[in-house]
Amino acid sequence: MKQFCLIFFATLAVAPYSAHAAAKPTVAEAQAFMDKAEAELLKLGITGQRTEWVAETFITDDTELIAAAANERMIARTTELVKEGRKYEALALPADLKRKFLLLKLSLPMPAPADAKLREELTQVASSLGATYGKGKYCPDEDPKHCLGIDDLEEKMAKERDPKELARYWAGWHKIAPPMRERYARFAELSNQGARELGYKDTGVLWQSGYDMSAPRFAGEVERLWAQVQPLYQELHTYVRTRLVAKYGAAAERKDGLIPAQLLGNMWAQEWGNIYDIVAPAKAPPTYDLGEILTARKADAKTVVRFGESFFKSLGFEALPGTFWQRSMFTRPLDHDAVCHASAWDIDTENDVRLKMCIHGTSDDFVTVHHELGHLYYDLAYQKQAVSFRGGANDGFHEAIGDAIALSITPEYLRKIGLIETIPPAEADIPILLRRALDKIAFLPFGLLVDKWRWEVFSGQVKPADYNKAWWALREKYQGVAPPVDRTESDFDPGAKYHIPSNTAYARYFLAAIYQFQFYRAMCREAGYQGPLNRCSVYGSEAAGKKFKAMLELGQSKPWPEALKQMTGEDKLDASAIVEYFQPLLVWLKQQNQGVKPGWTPAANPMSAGQ
Ligand code: X8Z
Ligand code: ZN
Repeated sequence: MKQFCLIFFATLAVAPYSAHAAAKPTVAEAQAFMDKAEAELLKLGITGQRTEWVAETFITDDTELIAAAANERMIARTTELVKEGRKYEALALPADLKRKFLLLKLSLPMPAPADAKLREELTQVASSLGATYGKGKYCPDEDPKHCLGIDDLEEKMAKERDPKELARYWAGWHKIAPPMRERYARFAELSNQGARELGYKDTGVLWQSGYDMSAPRFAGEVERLWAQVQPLYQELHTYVRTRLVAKYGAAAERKDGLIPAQLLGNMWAQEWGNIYDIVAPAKAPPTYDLGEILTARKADAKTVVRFGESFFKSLGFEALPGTFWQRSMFTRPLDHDAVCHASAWDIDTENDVRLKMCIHGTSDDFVTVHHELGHLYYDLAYQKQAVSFRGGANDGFHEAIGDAIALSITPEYLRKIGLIETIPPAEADIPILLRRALDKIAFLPFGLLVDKWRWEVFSGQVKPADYNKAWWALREKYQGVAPPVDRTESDFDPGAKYHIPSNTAYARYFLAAIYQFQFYRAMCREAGYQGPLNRCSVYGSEAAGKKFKAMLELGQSKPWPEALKQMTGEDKLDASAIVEYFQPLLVWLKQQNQGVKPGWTPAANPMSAGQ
């Protein structure tokens, strides 16, 4: 590219007209360039995926560096191609080809500087952050056999009910992060340089540009959606806080109305379903606990995955390929470190799809398996698209597929597959909805704030010296939670959440929390379901499956509003489906909260940190 620019300007100066005309590239050249780029990047991508797979399922100093080098090659070549491709930008290209150039430009979640030394440094820093997280453990005593990985700790956070113990697990895990702080600052600096070289203000703006609209408009869309769902969160927060105070007394009661983050059943207080027992309505009929059922049945990891697969099959999807079962990692390896955070892998953009997860058989795992299989069925559905279009309509779509399916895990479905014997009575609707809301509604502010923090970091609005303060300001403002123990700038709490060290954008999950209800509502309609949305299960509906699959097969060949429209008839992100789903619960929550002064509201807690 550099060479091209020099020649271009030099010839312009000497003989502007003829030289310019001769240098002007053609549409056919643009097509040929893209064909070659796709083939080359596919090859590099497959090697990259295999390398990364080994690095994450077998963390050593060597695999960390080998993965960094493969990533470095991939980024270097993509960057060159983006720059070379600029000469075709002004051409009137066919829509498909134009989209491919756009997607190429947006394809790097971690843009890197053209300077080889800096690029190498960045990929090594990034790889080391991922490995530090993957190796992270809390060791309560000297005996290494007692050390707890995040998969163990997540179970503890879900089940432990002693606030002091919970605070210990919380603080113990968060100790993995301070060593990442300096490396993270360097990572942000170098990645921003890469983004600027690609023509974006910073890495956050590059991320915000991946939604078929301008970056500021996207940020505005996120605010619009939050305003739609915030009243639901407010009611849930008030209700849950009241019940926690009733259970824990002073340990749960803060003057500022914030909820101590360790009491919500999850390391990041991002989903609260695990404390359902504490907040269950007083006279609720007994429902069921999926985790307990799976344990009683001695369901091993593969069995849990089979449940997910058979749901997809009931919609008309194929069985997962044999290699999936041979090559996936379903449990934590006994003798070496691995990244336990669940992920779905599309190794070759054909049939080599894999799951990497440390399954313990909890009810969270049951849902996560559906989530991950959603990624894999999406991957498999778009494999016939051109290489550039083998991706989700946007990353929020990708995250929403399996969750949309998991919304169909209703009592009726569980009875059909023999996991429960009797369907709870109609009075159980509110308790079941509450259990769902604890996960789905509680997640919304967290889904929003993780990238709000990163956008602020990348833009320079938040400096490294204020990383932790800014993080807690957002957690307080949006989630209304407080850390269990004092925090200072020697902590780096964002680093204790997988997606920060692994550099996985997070706004996608916020979008997915909205989209999944849109997808689900459309599938229920297609299945011919009539009745309250929360009772619908599309299990066994080939009609719903067909409609879903048609959208999945589009991959990212069309702007996402077109894909959404094809399936749902809607072309906008729209929280009306999630609001409709939880409407009966909202009415109930408002009754419960009557006369209770909410201890906390977002507006009453501006960006100030601390108590
Ligand atoms: O990271 C994930 C998936 C893999 S894409 C397990 N999720 C987010 C999280 O765990 O923070 C799913 C829900 C949100
Ligand atoms: Zn996911």
